Amino acid sequence: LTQDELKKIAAYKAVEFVESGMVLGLGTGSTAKFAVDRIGELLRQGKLKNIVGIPTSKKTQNQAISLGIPLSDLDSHPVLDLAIDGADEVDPYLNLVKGRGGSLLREKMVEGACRKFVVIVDETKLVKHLGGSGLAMPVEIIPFCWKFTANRLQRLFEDSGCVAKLRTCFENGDPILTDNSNYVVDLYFKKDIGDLKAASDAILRLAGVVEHGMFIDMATTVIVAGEMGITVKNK
Ligand code: DER
Repeated sequence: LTQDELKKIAAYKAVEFVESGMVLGLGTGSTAKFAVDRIGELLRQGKLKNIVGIPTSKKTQNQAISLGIPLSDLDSHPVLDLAIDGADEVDPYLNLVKGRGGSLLREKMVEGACRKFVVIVDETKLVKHLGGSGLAMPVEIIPFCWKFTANRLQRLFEDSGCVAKLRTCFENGDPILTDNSNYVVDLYFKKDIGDLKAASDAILRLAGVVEHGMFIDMATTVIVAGEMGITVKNK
């Protein structure tokens, strides 16, 4: 099975949790895309009714509009029934790294407002410890004096051999702008992050930081699609 087929299997499994009348958080990324497509398909077939979607990015908003999924926002629906979204890393305690697609702020706002947050991944996303895989742990920061903030972030974790890099557009090297007109600094760790709560608090204390991509204690269920089949992990 290809990685895409595994993502689709996990996504379709998660949509089985969706019931008519729900207010849903719609995730962002290649795995969540399959879930949003599936919700649109079931609505079209009349198998799902009265669904309201709250998108976690402009990209997902556009996808939902093209599928005819009725949309709303957190102002109108401060509590949601269920969110379905992907993740970049999942540790054994269901803590996540998200945001390599740059949507971490709106994802965290929407998914933090949900009664249930179902994460959908293929098995390559499973890690023993967050941050240890040498892949990016994203932090959304304001553009004002971004170098100052990036250096403070890097110094926070210098004993973990952390390197902070501004996320730039591949084509022209300009800083990537999030849906909220902010920048993203990616933190690369040589060792795993260790105490996630302490790392989260230290990052969020820095004025100029908006949010980071560690989703601690937020997922209620993680659906993993692997060569051996589907595993559903509950908190
Ligand atoms: O950027 C994000 O938060 C995405 O949800 C990411 O965590 C997963 O993206 P993928 O499904 O394309 O791997």
